[in-house]
Amino acid sequence: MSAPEFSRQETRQESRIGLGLGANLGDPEENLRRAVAALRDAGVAFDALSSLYATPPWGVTDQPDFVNACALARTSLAPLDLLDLLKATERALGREETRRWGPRIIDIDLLFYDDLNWRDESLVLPHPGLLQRAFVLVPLAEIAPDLRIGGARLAEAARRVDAGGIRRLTRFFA
Ligand code: PH2
Ligand code: MG
Ligand code: MG
Repeated sequence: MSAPEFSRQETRQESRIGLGLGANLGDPEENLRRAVAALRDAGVAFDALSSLYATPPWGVTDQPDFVNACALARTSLAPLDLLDLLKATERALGREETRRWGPRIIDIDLLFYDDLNWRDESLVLPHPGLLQRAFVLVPLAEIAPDLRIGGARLAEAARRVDAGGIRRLTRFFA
């Protein structure tokens, strides 16, 4: 006898993830929308999208402002398989290898994966810049104020970070 369909649904393992999206080449807002649409087509279930924010470039400052947003989603992919999907999606949208922190058509970063602590040469979780970089923390705290990363409640961490120059643009529909 085969198990009913619903039990397979209920027992499927899904992980909760946070994504950071950014772009400062081409049409950044459109690139972020296309990234979310492509990931959705690939089976990532989106639960929340932050607003879109215009943010001053961090790290390498002689480049255009970025548009940044964050998303909460669910996936049944294992962390490194998810990372492969994110990289493949970046390439599908036209991302080329550029210098570290340089301008890009799209950047899709995995910020956290459940409460997993992970460290290898391809991936560090939670994302080490998450609590320091306002362009990630401000949008993430908008959609997950009560989430704790490394002991810090995101709403409090966002209040402490220097968010100078960050402007909320508009709601993000994708
Ligand atoms: N991404 C970088 C480097 N600098 N600055 C802003 N404002 N937003 C980004 O997404 C960003 C950045 C490398 O991924
Ligand atoms: Mg990045
Ligand atoms: Mg990246």
